[in-house]
Amino acid sequence: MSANPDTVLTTDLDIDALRADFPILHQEVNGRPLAYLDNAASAQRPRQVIDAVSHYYGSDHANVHRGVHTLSQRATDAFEGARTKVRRFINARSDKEIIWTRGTTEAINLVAQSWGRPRLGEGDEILITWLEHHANIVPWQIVCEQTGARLVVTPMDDTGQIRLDEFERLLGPKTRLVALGHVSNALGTVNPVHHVIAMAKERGVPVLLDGAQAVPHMTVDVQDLDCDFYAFSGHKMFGPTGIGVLYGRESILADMPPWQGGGDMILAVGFDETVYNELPWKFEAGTPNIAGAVGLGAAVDYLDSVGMSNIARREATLLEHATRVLEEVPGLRIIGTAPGKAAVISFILEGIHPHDIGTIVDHEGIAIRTGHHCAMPVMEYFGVPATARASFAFYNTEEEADRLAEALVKTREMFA
Ligand code: 7TS
Repeated sequence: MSANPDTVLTTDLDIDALRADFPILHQEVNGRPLAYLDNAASAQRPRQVIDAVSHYYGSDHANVHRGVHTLSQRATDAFEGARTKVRRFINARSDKEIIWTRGTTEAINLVAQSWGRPRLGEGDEILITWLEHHANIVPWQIVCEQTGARLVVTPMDDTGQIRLDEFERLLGPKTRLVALGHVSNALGTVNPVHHVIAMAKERGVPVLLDGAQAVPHMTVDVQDLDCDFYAFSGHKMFGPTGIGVLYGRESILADMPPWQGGGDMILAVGFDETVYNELPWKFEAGTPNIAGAVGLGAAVDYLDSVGMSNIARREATLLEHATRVLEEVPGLRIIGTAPGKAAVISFILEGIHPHDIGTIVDHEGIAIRTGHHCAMPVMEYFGVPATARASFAFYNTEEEADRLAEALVKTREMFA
């Protein structure tokens, strides 16, 4: 069953009309029209999301879950309504499985501390991959330090794909959890998560997917994936910053202790005994990011109206075009060439530091990211300190990719 009954199934997207929804895209930067190609770091928001947040603050704001007064009820309805939208969007079974967090990073830390810390001990292993964002490395290193468990890393090949033979070999009797990215932020590789999950399930090992780079670009169905945890961020899927989601299988979440204590996560507090709240609120201590959740609900509505399969198709076309024009730039080498990858192009230009590339193309109004992309092991593997990275969203155009290619040719000429 699909999580996203796409409303637009067949026609090509009207990119001009969609771009009109994003006010920030219509400006000049350094005297040139902005070409925003840094969507993997953070995407932009459509007016529908901005308006939902603004409406919430302008009309409905109060604290949630605690007032009988009208505004508190409205705020609670909006907050919990957004949870239901997200639940439907990723096809989770129950709202109890949707935990609001600050983002992917906090979601993974929650699992490391609440699921991992009480369970892990000397000699246990957490199996990750070489392709992970630091958010899916460091929380595990911390819990390993706390418990004596060990981090085991699946290697990758020169195209940026994980070595499945090695994964199978490393998935051993000591593996307690597999944690891997659905889509790599540094290279765009779409990992064979169905295959990986099937192998882990065969051995009874739970799986966490870091979906930060997948949810904005493809249909994600957690029941179809059959993963145990799925983490993602609002700001990469056209929603607000400071809000994200941890999906967890209800039976597993029910067995986990809270990781932060405070208001809202309790039913009753006494000095001798405290009774924790039910799911999902057990994991949501303190006043949450209510406006963020409301905005994320609006982002989900927006994505549904565009259609995730339309978005995936559009981005594949853009990637093909952008790859072709960038490959024509003399001295350019693309890092990460896995077949079927997402619309992320990491590259280096012979003899030019990526930071210089980023600065020069910014003069042309083009926003790309340069650096290690919070994936230093990936950089180390390819023997580069950093790359330049263009990452696309459905609202980007072929013309923007052409402008990037032209700016890179100019950059080369400046350094010749
Ligand atoms: N996991 C992946 C795969 C990511 O790409 C990112 C952010 C995170 C986790 C962390 O997400 P956060 O919202 O909690 O910060 N990636 C990037 C990036 O590629 N450039 O800047 C942030």
